[in-house]
Amino acid sequence: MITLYDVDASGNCHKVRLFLSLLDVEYASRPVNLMEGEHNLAPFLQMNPFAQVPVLVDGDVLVRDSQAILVYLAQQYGNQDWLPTHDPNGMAQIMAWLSTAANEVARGPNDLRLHYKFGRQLDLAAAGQTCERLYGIVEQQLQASDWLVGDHITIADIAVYPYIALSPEGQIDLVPYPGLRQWLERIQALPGYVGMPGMYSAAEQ
Ligand SMILES: N[C@@H](CCC(=O)N[C@@H](CS)C(=O)NCC(=O)O)C(=O)O
Repeated sequence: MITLYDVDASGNCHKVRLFLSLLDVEYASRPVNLMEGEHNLAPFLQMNPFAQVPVLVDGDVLVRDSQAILVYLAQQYGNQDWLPTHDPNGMAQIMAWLSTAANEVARGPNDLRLHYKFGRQLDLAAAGQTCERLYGIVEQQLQASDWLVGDHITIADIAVYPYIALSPEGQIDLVPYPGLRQWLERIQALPGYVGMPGMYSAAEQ
């Protein structure tokens, strides 16, 4: 049985929960109490010295970092559609978006949500500029195509999805980005889709 070391309010954990659900793979969620600092205690640090969720344990395999977990799950339980390991260009295009998830998405919409929802003090102007650039690039891609890479969903979409879907909690207006909103709705319509509180919903617009 797979165990996911998990936090309900975390978008990085959500992307793993979402992918497991889309793959219809069973797992047990093991909540980690960030408020009480469980992630800074030795048992958790042995799994992830960076003291961050998510961590996934599958038998003898332990993977930290949400992007790495998506790669593992796609290889272990998915098919070439999610991560085309036989296609060097397709792989590279997907890896570029995984890198965007860990960088621009983390420093843009994730940071704005940390500030407005959780009160984290940070450089709001820098986070706003990162968002503006990121959303412009994502919108341009999604005006040209239904998905971030190629003609079907891949783990690139799953990696980038949660914090953009959580834009309302970061006080980010999605009205100027119709292509992006349609992409959110496309993902939300997938069989097996699971969301989390605070995410964009077309019905609430
Ligand atoms: N690059 C990591 C980032 C993980 C991350 O930032 N996790 C947050 C929750 S979303 C965390 O564990 N924070 C604990 C802390 O900052 O003390 C990933 O994608 O998994």
